[in-house]
Amino acid sequence: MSNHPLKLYSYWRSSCSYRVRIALNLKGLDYEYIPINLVKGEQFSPEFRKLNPIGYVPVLVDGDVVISDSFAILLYLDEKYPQRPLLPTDIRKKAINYQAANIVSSSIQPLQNLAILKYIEEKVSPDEKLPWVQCHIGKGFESLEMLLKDYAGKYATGDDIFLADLFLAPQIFSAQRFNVDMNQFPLLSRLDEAYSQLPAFQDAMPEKQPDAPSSGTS
Ligand SMILES: N[C@@H](CCC(=O)N[C@@H](CS)C(=O)NCC(=O)O)C(=O)O
Repeated sequence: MSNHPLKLYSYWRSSCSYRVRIALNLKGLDYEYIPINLVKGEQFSPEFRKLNPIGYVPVLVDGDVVISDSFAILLYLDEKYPQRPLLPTDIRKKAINYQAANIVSSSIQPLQNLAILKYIEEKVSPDEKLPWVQCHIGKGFESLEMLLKDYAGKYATGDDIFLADLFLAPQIFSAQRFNVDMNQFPLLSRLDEAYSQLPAFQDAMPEKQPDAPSSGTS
């Protein structure tokens, strides 16, 4: 039996898990990493679906509390462990953080999720997969550039890291994976460069996770 009170069910390349890993690192919370191999379909096992019936990572277990969905997990962590807050006190800035986070979590990531891409590949055509992903990431990124240009400082909504940043870094990682030309998005590229300097973001990176294949080919 592990003595970590916090457990994170995660997959190295999952952008939703990556958001939560950044938050845990920022808040200095130690946790047990439990890998769920999405490519092998471990998310559909009966044991995992007892934790999250919809069969997605991440899932956070905190003692007897079980929460899935990265947005819910991040808000829970922020209330339970208030050190290093993930939301600004200014309500306008807070709303912009929710808006930017939701552009990623509702209008980009679900359209590039593994199950959707598999469906397109099998039911439409393998050639349609990449144009589909690039179109939806591009549309979301254009809107984020427009939204954040009036708020960004060193990071998305000023000179401190907040919720929006935790959604942007993993989504930019996914965009690069799908060969989106980041030159079209100068603000997001600049933010990504700033994130790459921060230990909490560096340690959450997919290739640093215990289930990352050393060759990077999985
Ligand atoms: N809204 C959920 C989405 C979770 C989600 O889509 N997770 C992906 C990985 S980023 C997944 O588990 N996919 C497995 C599948 O499609 O079968 C969240 O933010 O946690």
